[in-house]
Amino acid sequence: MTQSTPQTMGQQFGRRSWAEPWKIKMVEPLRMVSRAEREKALVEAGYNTFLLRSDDVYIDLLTDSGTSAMSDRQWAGMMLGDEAYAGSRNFYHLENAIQTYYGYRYMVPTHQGRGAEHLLSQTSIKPGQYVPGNMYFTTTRLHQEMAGGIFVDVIIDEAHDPADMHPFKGNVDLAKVETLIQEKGAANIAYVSLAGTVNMAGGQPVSMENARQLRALCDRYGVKIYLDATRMAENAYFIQEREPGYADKPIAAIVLEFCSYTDGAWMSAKKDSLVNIGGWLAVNDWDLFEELRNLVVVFEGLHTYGGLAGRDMEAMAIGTAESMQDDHIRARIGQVRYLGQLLTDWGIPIVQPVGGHAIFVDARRFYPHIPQSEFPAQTLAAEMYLDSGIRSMERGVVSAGRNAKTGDHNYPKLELTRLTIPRRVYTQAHMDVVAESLKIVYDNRDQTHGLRMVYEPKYLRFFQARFEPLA
Ligand code: P61
Repeated sequence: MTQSTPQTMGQQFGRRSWAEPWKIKMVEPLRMVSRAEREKALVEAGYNTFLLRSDDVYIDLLTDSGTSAMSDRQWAGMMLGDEAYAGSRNFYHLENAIQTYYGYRYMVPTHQGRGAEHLLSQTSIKPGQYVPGNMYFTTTRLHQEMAGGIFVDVIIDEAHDPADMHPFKGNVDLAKVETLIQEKGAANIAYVSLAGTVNMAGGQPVSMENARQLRALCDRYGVKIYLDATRMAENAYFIQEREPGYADKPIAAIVLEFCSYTDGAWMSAKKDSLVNIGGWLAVNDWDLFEELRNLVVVFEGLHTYGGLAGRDMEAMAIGTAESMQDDHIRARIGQVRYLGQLLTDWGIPIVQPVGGHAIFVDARRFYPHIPQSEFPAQTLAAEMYLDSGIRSMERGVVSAGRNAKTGDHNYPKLELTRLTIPRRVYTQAHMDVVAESLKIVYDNRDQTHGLRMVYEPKYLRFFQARFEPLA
């Protein structure tokens, strides 16, 4: 056997290596869990990775939500919390950060993203109105439906094909929006629900051109656009990389321009903004803001804290600025791509092109012998945990829930298992371990059987549903 000289990743790709723009100051030990422990834990969790105890997990890729490592500056900011009930100094810092980086005039803080979704849906949707959106997100659609809205998917068709290489698979299909407006009448459209880097499509971006054209279209009919800005900084990276005219523009400038085409935004700051908890809702319209400022006191807390401690708002203000730094975003998305590249080279089917926050494994092609009714993506998440203690998340038929009218499962075209990368938390070696585990699960795919659902809660069933193996 000939032994080749080991090569760094940079050498393998004929370039100089890059590294994360930070160093590690504090560590949190990880625990390896034995196979016997994992088998027991998985049965106790009903084969649902959401129901595992985190102590039983080795590398946690369930989500990038609230799992980021905060910087030394953010932790220092936590010590500067002004815990006044009203008018906390940290609220003003946060307000200033949102105005500076997203450009909206008025902001209410919320405890997390869905708190903001609730307020926006309750104030801006009348029962029976349609809410077109570039693919559904679980909590977003539920809040829209609970307010009496009817969600309509208006993402481009390419988004539903995991192998399509369209550079902006998150784009809105403008013809679908226009047809809907013409069929239902502009007064029956609550607003367009636009998301940056579309989560359920695989973290796929929206182009600036698409946002600009959507604005022009909505202006013609007097329809508002609200943005899910949760991963908008990551979306900006793809614009900088792929869209003509943006290569020399900083991430912060791209985010600001994109937001200028919208009437307001909601945010789960647990993602881009590098905090463990927090969110906000920001708009340009004073009358809507007055309504929101009033409603927030019913559900979240006074309008200058929205369910958060002063220290949380300070960490969020600092994290907002850090999230817009070009070298941070480049390293963050670069790490996701590193994992994606390994899997692609090994022939493991994943959503292409690789998106911003996660690798989405195409469970349909991974387990072609398991029908969607036997939950292939849920099965894959369970199998990966069994193999190595790595936790991932189902994003397929379980997540899609049931049709509100017929009661049948919604069978989405995308049946995916998400390996979500927390920001600034894991190293390249962790990514290697993850890739090797997925390879072993892939090599054993023929012996794998599906699952059946034995318990199903009413709302957002994927969080708490329980399963049993079929063989
Ligand atoms: C996630 F399995 N995302 O991706 P909140 N908009 C968008 C999100 O990604 C998002 C929220 C709004 C999570 C957490 C989560 O089905 C699930 O701060 C684009 O979580 O309330 C959250 O923000 C809501 C996981 C949410 C799920 C819902 O992991």
